[in-house]
Amino acid sequence: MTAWKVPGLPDERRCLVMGVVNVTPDSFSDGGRWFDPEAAVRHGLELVEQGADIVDVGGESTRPGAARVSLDEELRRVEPVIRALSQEGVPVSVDTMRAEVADAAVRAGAAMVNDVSGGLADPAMPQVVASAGVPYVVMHWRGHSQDMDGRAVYSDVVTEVAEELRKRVDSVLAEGVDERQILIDPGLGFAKRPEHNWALLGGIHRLGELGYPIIIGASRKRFLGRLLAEPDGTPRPFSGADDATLAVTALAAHAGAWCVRVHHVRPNADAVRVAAAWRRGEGAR
Ligand code: PMM
Repeated sequence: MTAWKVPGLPDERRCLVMGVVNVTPDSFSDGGRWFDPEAAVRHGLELVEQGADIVDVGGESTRPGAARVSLDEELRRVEPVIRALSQEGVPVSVDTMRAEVADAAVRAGAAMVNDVSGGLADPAMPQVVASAGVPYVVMHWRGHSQDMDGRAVYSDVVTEVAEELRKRVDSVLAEGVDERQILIDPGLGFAKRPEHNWALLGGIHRLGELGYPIIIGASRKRFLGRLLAEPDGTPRPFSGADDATLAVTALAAHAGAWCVRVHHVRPNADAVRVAAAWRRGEGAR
């Protein structure tokens, strides 16, 4: 199903599944659960057992309003986990906005850099990624978590996000990153209101026109809880949004997403297989 060959990552004929390991005390849906490095490694291995093709390890929460952690603390959190998982043969991506963390992560074995700021937070990032030669996620981002909600202003969100992503991609290419390294992500929930997230999901084919594999990170995000709100408007807590995540996964995979980033791997891995079979069915007579 995926026509994309991304160097160093599994080449499946279906949408890939990226399992999330947040080594943080405060992430939105799993903060604190995998803060201990051994627990984080165990969890990463469990996710692979459940069908994850890639494990995304992050040491800095990006939930709305979150404050930044120091460089040393971020390194302390992610490096041992990345080293241990890589030694077990797991394809690991590092979820970081810092060039120094990306550099240390690649030295520890990371096969991919997932930068939610698309190179905006740390100007040294593109050069580190260019010399590492690993796949690089350029996510749409308008600023740090403390004040991102105020930046969720668009008149045509799909056109603007596509245009801002194209500019970011051009900029990192100009710094020496190779086209084959680039993956793009609309950054659901990052300076986006619920209606923006839905427009971007519905407009995924327009993002595809940029010509790069697309990652979708909808798992347990607030806009799903808002969609499933009680009649009095109380949002559904994230723990009740896993089935909605699955629905997004199936639809995004069917629409041609290259990868979904999810917390609860097994059912999402099943959903991408359903989507791949559905697509094959469309080609059959
Ligand atoms: N979302 C979060 C963190 N990292 N990376 C990518 N590429 N795309 C995303 O949508 C994304 C990300 C925040 O989610 P979490 O704190 O629930 O893991």
